[in-house]
Amino acid sequence: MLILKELDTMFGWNGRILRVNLGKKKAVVDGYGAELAKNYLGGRGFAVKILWDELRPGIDPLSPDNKLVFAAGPLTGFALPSSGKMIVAAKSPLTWGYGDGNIGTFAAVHMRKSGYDAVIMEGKSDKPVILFVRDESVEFFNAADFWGLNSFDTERKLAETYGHTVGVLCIGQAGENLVKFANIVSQEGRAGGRPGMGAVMGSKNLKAAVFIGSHELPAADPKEMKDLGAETLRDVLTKANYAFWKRQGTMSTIEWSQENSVLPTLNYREGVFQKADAISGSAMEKIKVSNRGCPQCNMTCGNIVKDSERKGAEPDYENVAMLGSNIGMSNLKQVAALNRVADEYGLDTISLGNVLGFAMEASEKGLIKEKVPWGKFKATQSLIRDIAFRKGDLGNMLADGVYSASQTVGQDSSKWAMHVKGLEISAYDCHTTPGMALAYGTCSIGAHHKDAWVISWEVKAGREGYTAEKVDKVIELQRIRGGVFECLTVCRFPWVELGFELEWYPKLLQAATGVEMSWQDLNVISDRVFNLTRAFWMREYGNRWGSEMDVPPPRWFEEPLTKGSLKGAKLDRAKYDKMLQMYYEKRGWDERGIPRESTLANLGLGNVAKELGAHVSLSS
Ligand code: PTT
Ligand code: SF4
Repeated sequence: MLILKELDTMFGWNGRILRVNLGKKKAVVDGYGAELAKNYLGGRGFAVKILWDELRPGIDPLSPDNKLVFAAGPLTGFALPSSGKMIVAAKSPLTWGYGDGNIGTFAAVHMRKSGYDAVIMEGKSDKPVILFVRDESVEFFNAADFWGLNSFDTERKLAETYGHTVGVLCIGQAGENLVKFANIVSQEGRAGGRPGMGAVMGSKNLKAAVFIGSHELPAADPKEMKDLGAETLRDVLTKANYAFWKRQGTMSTIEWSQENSVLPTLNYREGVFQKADAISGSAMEKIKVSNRGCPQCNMTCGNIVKDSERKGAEPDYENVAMLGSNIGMSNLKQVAALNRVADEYGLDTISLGNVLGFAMEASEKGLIKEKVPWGKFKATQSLIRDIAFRKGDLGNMLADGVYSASQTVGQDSSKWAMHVKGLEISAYDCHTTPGMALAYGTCSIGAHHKDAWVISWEVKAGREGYTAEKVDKVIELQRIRGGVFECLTVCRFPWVELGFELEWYPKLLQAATGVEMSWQDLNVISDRVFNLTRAFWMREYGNRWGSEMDVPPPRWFEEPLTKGSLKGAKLDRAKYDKMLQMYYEKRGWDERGIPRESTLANLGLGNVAKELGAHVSLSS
């Protein structure tokens, strides 16, 4: 039964969070007020605030004590460019820090249209369960017939039961088996929550959450919202790169990365791949069947191809680089098949390509007993299955992520275990790009490109320097991308890829919420969210935290590139450390990278400073 608590009338935001206790099979609605909305905006902001306030430090991320948060922003679901996304967040079982991901899904739209801006999943169901939310009604269904199915079959079966228009977030077998980089899947090709959000869902015995909502979203100025929405959607269609984007989507980045020596190759040893042409965007166009994408998007970038097993797969840049060049695979149809298999099991492709590359290198060096050849389709597919099911010593070891695997393998393997803070690095090699290395080093969930994809700017601006300008650019991007886009939860691609103007967002926000915010105001929210996320990590790690946590792996500093036009290049550790200190200074953090008391206080996080002070010594 649903119990309504206080409600607060707002526009844009629904003002309601659904709190679900999976153990007791009960749900309540928490109303929230303008303070949370205006200070944290939504999405990542809400998620980190909830996790900071409600999680006891030190809990096991795979225990019932962890909470899984689905959170959207105040623009999510309105008819405007690419607004069908949401955040999935929890304490990460991979990193033991803050973890989240951004997923495009009808579940985001339906959650909002059911009247909720976020859902908090608490406890653990005694048996596999499906959560079904239809407006004010919340039901729990036995998932015995679903447990063991892959994510595609799960969603198809759910559609047969609940209809084809529902929005679904579900896990495959990897989430069930608590693989620490299992993610959450939707619509057979959207996947989010790299740092093990699928494992957290599995640990709660939650196979799927199904949403169907029918309420109209509350806009402050409905006419303005409609007009602006139509105008911005039209604007996207006029952009010069629109047609090319629809043809290739993110896949064009393979050629760009190869040209610029940043395409991860053979476990990030190199930045060029001899057979890059075979896995490029142009190669993809030859096997492309159709386009697909997230809801509320008129620049759909999912490219459906027929893979080597004659099934439909949806390759993206990251997936193809990590399951292609990084593991020596050059047959695009086979790479697409590995991509599809990862989606079916619900395994993050970036971490997967990373642990596979690690295993191949360890095997080549004779550090593990198993033979894991580079670039062999069948052997790789079989190892992926072992990882998803935690089968055998190797599958089970890799299922815990690359950092943990390197601790088991020992020798010098931690030097080429490619992660920061336990999260495997995404698909940009940084032998030649110190700015991007800093972006990985300081990203709020571990080594992900999402907060600051500074590399495209850096390659143009000059990659050699470890400059203040680069530090400023990383911070600027962390504010826009990791902050505002992750709090609004709208897709950043209209801006990044087509040049859709950032000035639209405050206008859309005002029409939706009635609240006037400049980009300067939005940046303050970003900084608040970023610092609270940092505090979350510090509270978990306490005095074990040090600036080493923000440094990429030794491979990029010690082993120069041996191929391509930038042969011989590597990062300089002393210069990186200096740049990192410059970054800390500009962020208002001390020399260990811990936010100063005054920095937290200036962002309205005085209480956070007080609590954090009990776990780690704070500078004033
Ligand atoms: C994202 C990360 C990325 S980033 C990719 S491809 W990319 C990988 N995609 C995976 C996949 O596919 N299947 C799978 N099993 N694992 C995967 N792991 C990888 O996850 C994604 C797009 C992309 S495609 C990107 S860059 C942009 N990311 C956005 C973001 O983070 N925020 C935002 N406001 N807008 C964004 N727009 C773009 O969305 P994570 P999606 Mg993703 C099949 O999940 O955890 O955030 O990691 O969600 O709906 O698939 O859209 O070249
Ligand atoms: Fe989804 Fe691509 Fe559209 Fe972004 S541009 S909303 S990732 S389909």
